[in-house]
Amino acid sequence: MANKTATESIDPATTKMLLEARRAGLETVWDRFNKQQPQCGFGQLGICCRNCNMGPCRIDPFGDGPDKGVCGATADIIVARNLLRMIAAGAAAHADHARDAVIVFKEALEGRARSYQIRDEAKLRELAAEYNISSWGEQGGAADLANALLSDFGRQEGYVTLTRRAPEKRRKIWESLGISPRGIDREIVECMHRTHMGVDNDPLHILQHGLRTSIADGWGSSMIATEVQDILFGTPSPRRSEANLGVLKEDEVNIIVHGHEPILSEMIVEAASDPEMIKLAKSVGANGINVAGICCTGNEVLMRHGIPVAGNFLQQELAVITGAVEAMVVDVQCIMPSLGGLAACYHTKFISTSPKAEFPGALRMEFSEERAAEIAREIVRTAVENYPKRDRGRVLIPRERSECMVGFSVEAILKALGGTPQPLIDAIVNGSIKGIAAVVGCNNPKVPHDHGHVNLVRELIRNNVLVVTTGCNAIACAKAGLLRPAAAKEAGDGLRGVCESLGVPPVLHMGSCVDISRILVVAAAIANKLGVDISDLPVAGAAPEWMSEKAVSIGAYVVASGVFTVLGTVPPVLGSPVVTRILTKDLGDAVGATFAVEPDPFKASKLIIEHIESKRRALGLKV
Ligand code: XCC
Ligand code: SF4
Repeated sequence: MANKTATESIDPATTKMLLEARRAGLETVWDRFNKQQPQCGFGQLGICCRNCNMGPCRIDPFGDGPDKGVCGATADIIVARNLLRMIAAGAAAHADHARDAVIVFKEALEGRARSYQIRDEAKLRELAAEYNISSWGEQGGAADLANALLSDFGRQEGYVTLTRRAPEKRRKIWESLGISPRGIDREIVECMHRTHMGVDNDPLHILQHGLRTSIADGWGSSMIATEVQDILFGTPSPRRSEANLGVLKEDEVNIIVHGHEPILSEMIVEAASDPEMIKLAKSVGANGINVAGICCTGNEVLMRHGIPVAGNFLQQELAVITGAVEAMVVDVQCIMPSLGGLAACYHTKFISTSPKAEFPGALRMEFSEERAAEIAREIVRTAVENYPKRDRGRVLIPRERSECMVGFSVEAILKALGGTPQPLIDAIVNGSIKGIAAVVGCNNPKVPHDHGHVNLVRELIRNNVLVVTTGCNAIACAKAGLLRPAAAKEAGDGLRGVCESLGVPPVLHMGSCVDISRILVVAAAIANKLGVDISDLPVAGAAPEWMSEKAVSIGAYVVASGVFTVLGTVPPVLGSPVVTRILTKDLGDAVGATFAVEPDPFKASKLIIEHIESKRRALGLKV
């Protein structure tokens, strides 16, 4: 088995822990992935349908068996419908996340969620202006803003408000295609309606609605989540921290926050630094309380507080296997249901907190806005009291941890540039920066862990492409040392010079997955400055190891915003030549951008660089 781990991860901390898991006879995501082989070919091609009870139906990809479902749906229809449902689920995850953030915001303004404050008043004011809230500053005026944000979800007239942030040329394209999003929830509901048996049966027509739904995610839900979280918890600014399982401490109470929402984890960070809690920790023999993150909850507290990050998606089980985690506290999304069983093999308390997400084997400590600080303290106390139960003989914390510089919100980037995007634009125009690539997304055991992320990013910066990152890619980059200003040495001369003069890394961590909205804002700002559309810019997107339905919605809105996007794992669409052609070709004529699939990160970097160079040529810039 030992030689196997090399094909499973390029991260030494991960391979070490994986060996430990196997030595201890503990099952991980990689073992379950292997047991699933060979995975269902119909599913991989996207040609099975269970949308009604005349089915399940499947299309024979070789053309000898059935070419239609019982209702007459072809492979093209089935693949398109399945993809639309993936977009709906992903967009729903972000919508629900954003809505909850707005509700906390509203309750904070009304004085019902007393643990929360307004941390970025300027941002609040700007947002109120964008929503035309003239009552701002008057009695009840703040609640008007919260209500206006909420009304974007159930909007019945007009379009999702923040789509106005897109360049005018882009909005015109959306309007002419009929894909400007109306209410956020409405588009998601319409996905479910259209994919019900016997409703929308034209692949192009189905996919157009997918774009509309995804735009409501990127320029709606995700953007609202980012804005409101910044207002409540502060807009991130550059700070230093560390990444990888080595951030766990041998002599402290380790609490992991995992999932996606900063609402509770912010409170846990606060509670863990409470002198009374630290005293309690000392009384049970620990030297302190160490909070570390996993996945995007981790990114949220990393960006705002420099809380170290223990790992990305595929490392969640391995964190427990260190034997040094007193509590794994989870909220929503990307949390493996295997964690409960695994935690039971150790002293680790696996604590579920979201009213929406229950797990087998979890200790339930349900979150409520009104009692947020109190619940956070109870959770921290539970972790501290669990410390004496740690079995020291079973503790194995890998040494690996890398320094990183994080916190690059749009505001922070502008500040680093001296208040305007102009220096960045100048660097792009004069060619020291060839272009910008947003490299984002998950891990997936279908490809070696972090291999796609790290190699793609390395190739890009070597070729003077500035990388902006979020999500699990950002964590992979942090672990590989690419988020250190010193990583500029790995960049091409032009990019290196720019980074060294600004003192920033060549890979900028912009936050969690909902913070891809920050990347949209940057793209719009550059396009507006140049008086062009986003699709004219020398920019590209990539998700080298994506797995989640959220990533499908993200990919769709990035392409719908005019950005060419390379996927590193194959989406379940190849069973339909029509859908494949639409995604990889026809979309180019409609929205000025397409998808490409390229599992090899070195080849993917070539695709991106060629794309960026073609956009430079079209703008009359030297390549
Ligand atoms: Fe989840 Fe956001 Fe994917 Fe990582 S990158 S596996 S979605 S944590 Ni969003
Ligand atoms: Fe089969 Fe059509 Fe029903 Fe899908 S909707 S399960 S293809 S009959």
